[in-house]
Amino acid sequence: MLGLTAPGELLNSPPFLQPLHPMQQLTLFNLEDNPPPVEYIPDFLTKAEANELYDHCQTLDWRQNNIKIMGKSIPIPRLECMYGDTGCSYLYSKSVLLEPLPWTEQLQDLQIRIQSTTNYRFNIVICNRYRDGRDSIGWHNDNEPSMGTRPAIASLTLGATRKFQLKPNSGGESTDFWLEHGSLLLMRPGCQSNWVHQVPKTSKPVGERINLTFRPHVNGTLS
Ligand SMILES: O=C(O)CCC(=O)C(=O)O
Repeated sequence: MLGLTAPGELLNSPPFLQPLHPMQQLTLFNLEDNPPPVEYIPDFLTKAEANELYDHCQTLDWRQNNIKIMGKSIPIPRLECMYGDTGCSYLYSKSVLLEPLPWTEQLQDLQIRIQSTTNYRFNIVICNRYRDGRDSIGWHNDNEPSMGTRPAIASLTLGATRKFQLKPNSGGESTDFWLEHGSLLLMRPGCQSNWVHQVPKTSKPVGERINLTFRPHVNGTLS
């Protein structure tokens, strides 16, 4: 069943031309206007499943990576690691190279479940750990060539709720989501080319958040 399409492409014709779930937390956003191509599933995992996965994620091989900006090496404000298919290395911002660690059983189970819900294929998962409100990621899109063209990305949240913002490349209002423990945000093809997103810093007291972004990779296996 799986494996007939290139990474990131639809496995079959889309089972849901309608959103999987209504986008429940839109703010500052006019649905008539220019909706972001995303779907938000607040209860993708049960609380118990999310708690168990959060505990598993504590055991992942977290690293403090650095990014090069104007010749200077700067610590990225979050911890990272990547798991996935062999040969699927991932370079972003022209300076951060992530090499895939072998899938853990729990992450692979989640990969299979997310693939069957979304009908997209994913070969890697980039794991991000936001230790507190000072950790963040600024406005960007994920358009690395290693993901192929028009990738879908599925983003699972564990732990603390943080604000996730999306806005069109061309400017305009942002759409704000509060990504909750156990939720899944699917960014459909086109989201990375036409929109930017961020998780801003916050001065409010906030606990640790773990984010798992499942992505296609052109070197990925097809099963
Ligand atoms: O943490 C998130 O929800 C988003 C992560 C993200 O945008 C990224 O890793 O490119």
